[in-house]
Order: sequence, then structure tokens, then C-alpha cells
Amino acid sequence: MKKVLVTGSVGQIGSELTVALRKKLGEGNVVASDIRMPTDTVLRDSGPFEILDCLDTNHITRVMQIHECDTIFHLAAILSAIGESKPALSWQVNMNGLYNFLEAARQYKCALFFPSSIGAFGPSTPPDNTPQDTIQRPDTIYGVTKVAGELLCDYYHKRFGLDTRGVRFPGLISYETEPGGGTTDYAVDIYRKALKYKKYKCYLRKDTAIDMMYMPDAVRSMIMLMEADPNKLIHRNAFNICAMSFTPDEIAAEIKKHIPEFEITYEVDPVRQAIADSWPNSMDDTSAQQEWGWEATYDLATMTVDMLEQLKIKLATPDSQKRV
Ligand code: NAD
Ligand code: AKB
Repeated sequence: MKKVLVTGSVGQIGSELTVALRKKLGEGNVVASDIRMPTDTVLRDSGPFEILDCLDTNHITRVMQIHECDTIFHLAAILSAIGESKPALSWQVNMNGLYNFLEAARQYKCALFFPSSIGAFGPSTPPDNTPQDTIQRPDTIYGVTKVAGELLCDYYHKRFGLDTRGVRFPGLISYETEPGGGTTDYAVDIYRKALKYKKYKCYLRKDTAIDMMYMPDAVRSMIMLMEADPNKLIHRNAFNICAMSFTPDEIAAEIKKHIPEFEITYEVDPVRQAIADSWPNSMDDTSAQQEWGWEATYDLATMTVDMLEQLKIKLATPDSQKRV
């Protein structure tokens, strides 16, 4: 991994992965791209940026020819909650966008990272200690595109020898940007609202357990996997990885340790609740541990300390200097 293209780089993951990769590989060696410009000056000014629609094959070809990258992190996508309100767009962006970049990777001989999700599982999947290889019958358009994406990446590896790799991310929690329309977004929003208003109205039931991970671990996992010895990888494109599993009630109790006045109330959104109910409570990530040494560093308690500290700084920073 010497020169990298990141798609969807203005999003929740891309905005942090791009900056981490620029530190590691050199600013000029990480080409950020998205359909929208970043407002964040760190992301915008620290290296090359291309406005690039993952459905525009002619433009993808031009970008690949100009920048001569050897690795693509394909993050552009429509997340689960927005996907349910715009299923056709979700299919187009998530499937055709991935297909276009797999073809580009094949033509220009690049490795490709594809982020799958706990959303690739469904109501008939074993919810506790969800095995690496198990039933995958998701009932959301997002989940359908994630399972198909995992299979398509496997196919390109087997059929064309492409170096495709990927993980099934839990819900990700971060402070740099707001999340992009998923079901797990509450676990980010709750920290912002706790600091600003000392209260939060949650759209999931209080006992809804979901796998979650703090962004520094997520970014580290992507880089670790792309640098792992390919001979040791059996589950190339869809490694379960986990860090922690908690309910809204449990995260609220953790926040209360730092902000005792904090109150959580509940007004359940049936669409997002149904999605969350169909996802695992906690996955088994033994394969990731064994095949490339995966281990998370943050749990709910340590993440909460860092989130509150970082957000306090962020909320006190003038808009013009914010990364969001
Ligand atoms: P996000 O919504 O924050 O960012 C996605 C980015 O894609 C946005 O900046 C958007 O502008 C861009 N985009 C949308 N349509 C595009 C198009 N046609 N062409 C180019 N760019 C386009 O999402 P994220 O949270 O950063 O997620 C990135 C990837 O990781 C997605 O594949 C998502 O499914 C996966 N993932 C995320 C999480 C999470 O909790 N954040 C969990 C599991 C998997
Ligand atoms: C979402 O909620 O859609 C994402 C995910 C877990 O894939 N955060």
C-alpha cells in the first residue's frame, strides 16, 4: 500500500481514514474523493481531492489514470436508515458503485477494501456470538447490498485474482463528523446531546443490544487488514470484527457517570427499531483474531471518557476551525 484512493472520503469513516492514511503514507499519496466537497479544511487542504461520483465510470477511469493508485478504500455508500427510504438509490450506489470500482481495480491492478456491516445479517441469523460463517438473510436493502457486496468481492478474488479484503463493521462511534444516516447513529448523537442539553430522546428501545466500535479501532482495523499477510487470509472480504456491545440504557448509564444530570427518554421509531432488531447483539470475531491478529482497544467506559473529552473541545471550537 503506497498510493491510495479513498471514495466516500467526506463521510464518517472516510474523513478519519484519509487523515490517518496521509499521516502514514504521506499527504500526496492519499487521494480523497466524494460527490461533495469537505467543509473540513484539514481534509480538504492536506492532500489531493477529487469530486467523484462512484457511478460515473468515465470519470473513475480518468482519476485512476491520473493518480496511479495501488489500493482503493471504497467507502461511498448509502447507509441503512436512508436506504429504507430510498431503496433504488441504495441499490444503485452500493452495488453499481462497488462494481465500478472492482472493475477499475481489475483494470489498474489495485487492491480493494470493502466495508461490510452487521447489517449483512438478518432476523434468522443467530444473534448472540454470531459466527463468522452463518445464515445471512437480511431484510433491508442495505443488508442485501452488503451480502451481495461480500460475495462480489469474493468472486473478483477467485475469478480474477484481485486482492479484495473487508470487514463487517459494527455501528461506529466518532466525534469528527456526524454519522451518515444509519440505524446506529443514536450512539453518536447521544454524546453530543448529553454535552449540549443534558438530555437525549432515543429512537431505539432501551434494551436494544447492538455491536459497536470506536472509530480509532475501526481505522486501525482497515489499515491492519490491508497490510496483513495475504497467505493467512481465509475470510478475505467479510471478517466479523467487534469491540463492545451495549444497549441505549447501558450507554446512558455510562454517560451519567460523567454527567450526573443526564436523562434519556425513549420514542421508538418503528423502522429503525425493526432494523436494529434484525441485527446481531454481538458477533464472534475469532477468525479476524486468528487470521490477522485483530484486537480492539476501546470498550464502552474508555470510549465514553475519550468521546466526552474530544467533543467538549470540538463544541468549544469556532465553526470555521471545526473538522465537521
Ligand atoms: P457516510 O454516509 O458517513 O459516508 C458515505 C459517503 O459516501 C458520503 O460522504 C457521501 O457523500 C458519499 N457518497 C454517497 N453517494 C456517493 C456517490 N454516488 N459517489 C461518491 N460518493 C458518494 O458513511 P460511513 O459511515 O463513512 O460509511 C462508509 C462505509 O462503511 C459504507 O459502505 C458503510 O456501509 C460502511 N459501514 C459504516 C458503518 C458505520 O457505523 N459508520 C458501519 C458498518 C459499515
Ligand atoms: C448503519 O447503522 O447503517 C451503519 C451500520 C452498522 O452499517 N452504522
